[in-house]
Amino acid sequence: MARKFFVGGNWKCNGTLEEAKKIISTLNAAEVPPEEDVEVVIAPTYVHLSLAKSLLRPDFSVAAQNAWVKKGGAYTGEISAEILVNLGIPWVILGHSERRGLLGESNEFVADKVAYCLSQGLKVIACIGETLEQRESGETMSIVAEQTKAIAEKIGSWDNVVLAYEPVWAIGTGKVATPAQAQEVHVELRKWLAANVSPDVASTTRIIYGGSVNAGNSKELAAEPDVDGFLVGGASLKLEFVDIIKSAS
Ligand code: G2H
Repeated sequence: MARKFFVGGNWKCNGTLEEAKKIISTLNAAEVPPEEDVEVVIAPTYVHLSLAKSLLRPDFSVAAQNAWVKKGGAYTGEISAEILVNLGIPWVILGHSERRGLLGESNEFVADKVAYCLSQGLKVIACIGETLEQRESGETMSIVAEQTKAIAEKIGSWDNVVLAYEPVWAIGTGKVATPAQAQEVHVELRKWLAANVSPDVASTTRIIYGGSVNAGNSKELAAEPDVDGFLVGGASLKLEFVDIIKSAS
């Protein structure tokens, strides 16, 4: 079965109430390829999740940008998978490099989150990626394989997982990976999945690219056979996000 193109908009820690409403109304008015061809998911801040869910067109979905690692309880400031499910939020982004880097989330911690969120019925956008230093020392594949392995060891099914390859050096820097660089890593990840999980998981799991994607580079990146979509940060707050969605066709 063909892998449906996936475009995620990660708003990160951005957006006033008015801005959130404006972005949603722009998306609602946009003409984009049909949902049979592209899956669009936007990830506003926690406090805007319910607003986004209630206002957003039904063919687009909503994601949280994080979730607690286990069942909720006395964890001040955290949001559990159960709370997200109760709100009707279908997706969650986990393991973003900003959380790995700034908040010290390890491969194991991210993998535990992925496993727990899947167990509660959420679909997961799992982020992996190497730093510039790691790329320059030739460690790209071993780093992303290690991050993927930690997840693979803790989950029983990849059906509800989208793998987001986001090289840290490309995130928010304007320095996008070339289509060839993205394709190369995606192919290697697929080989890793084939060898270590199963050929079926390797061929069906969507591997999307993130890191300075914009309307000017999305078409070329999308043309690569193993780039199954994008996780978009800065540009998801702008009108050009619509053009990025259109790069699916
Ligand atoms: C990578 C990406 C979204 P940006 O973090 O996850 O952000 O497109 O701003 O580089």
